[in-house]
Amino acid sequence: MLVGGNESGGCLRPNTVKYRKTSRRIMKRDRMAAFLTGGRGMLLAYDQGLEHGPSKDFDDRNVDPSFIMEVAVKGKFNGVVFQKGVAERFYDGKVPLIVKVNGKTSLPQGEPVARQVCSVEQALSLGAKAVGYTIYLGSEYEAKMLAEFGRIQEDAHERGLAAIAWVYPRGKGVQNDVSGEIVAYAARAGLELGADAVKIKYTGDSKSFGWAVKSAAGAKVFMSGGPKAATDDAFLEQVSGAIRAGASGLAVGRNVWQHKDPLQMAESLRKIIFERKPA
Ligand code: FBP
Repeated sequence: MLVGGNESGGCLRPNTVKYRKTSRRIMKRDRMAAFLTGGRGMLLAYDQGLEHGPSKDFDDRNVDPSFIMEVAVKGKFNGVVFQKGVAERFYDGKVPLIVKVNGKTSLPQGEPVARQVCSVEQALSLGAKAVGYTIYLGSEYEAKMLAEFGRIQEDAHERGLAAIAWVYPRGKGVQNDVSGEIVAYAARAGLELGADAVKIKYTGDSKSFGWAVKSAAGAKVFMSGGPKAATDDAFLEQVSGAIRAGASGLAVGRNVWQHKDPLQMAESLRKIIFERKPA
């Protein structure tokens, strides 16, 4: 704090100025420690029923949210991500819950926007340890999502929950949503907005993803899974690249629950994320 000065209100001479050390320490709370393992994590995402619709992503097995709960528990995931409707009916408390509090369907044409569909209070009452919110950076409606996430982040933090931002560059303002430059912008936007973690797409190489991780400057970075890869090796290679680049983990859906053996895939992911074994 700046103290000192002269009575006449004139300019302060350097030797009249004293800096008093403030006793206020900057507290950096790790709101995700409650459900991560040594700062790292593997989250199972299952909001695709709203985002893409059942016929695009689901089969007879994974259309049932109970199957996902079972994979989350047996696969030792650090958390499962549901919209509130699925959480209300199927969440059994056996793994930490992250509630997505905004969403959209794939039906509207035009610029992407996902608005709030669940309050932070409701997420908390369902047992959530964190809330998730998607921001389409570069969309014509970006400002609405930035403002809404701002309010949700404050509400979540007041209630002791982590706020995770899915930051997906998309819309008229975005040429290539996985370029190193735009993904780093997404990561940085998450930091600037106060997200505890950002979920971003892989850039395709560890070096450029490393710049995104640096740009997040301490906000945790989770790689987003994406559509099911052609081979397990191809997917595991991406995960390895993200972890080498400093990512805290992975938030994945289709590459696990569309896999013929989701628990085997979960085990391979665990080795990379927690034991840092290369793919
Ligand atoms: P996946 O691993 O299946 O890609 O899940 C991650 C996720 O962010 C989901 O939470 C979300 O439903 C989906 O991707 C959105 O995908 P997109 O907007 O790219 O179609």
